[in-house]
Amino acid sequence: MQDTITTPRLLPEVEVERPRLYKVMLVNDDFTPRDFVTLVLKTEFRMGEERAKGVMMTAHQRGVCVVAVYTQEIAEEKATSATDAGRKRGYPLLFTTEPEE
Ligand code: TYC
Repeated sequence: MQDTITTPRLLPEVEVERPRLYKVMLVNDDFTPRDFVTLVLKTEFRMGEERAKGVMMTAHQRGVCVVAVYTQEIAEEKATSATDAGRKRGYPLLFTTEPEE
């Protein structure tokens, strides 16, 4: 029986680029209650109470705060879902997305 000769193969060099990441931003408004914003951050972004309060207060004081960073599709889904949670209750709560530099 013939020996099997295996020729070493070089794997082609594949260039993979990291997907661009997107920030989800929380935008302040004058109407949404603080506790509701905190609740949305906890439920939609799986944050603990203290972190959620901190993010809410930063948006409240500075106008906007980065909530989290995801790939574009996930960031847009999360921002839409969190904004909808406010809309369902009649609040103008707004989450936006923007690419990371
Ligand atoms: N500014 C709101 C208030 O005083 C609370 C709030 C905080 C609303 C952050 C939106 O992104 C926000 N009731």
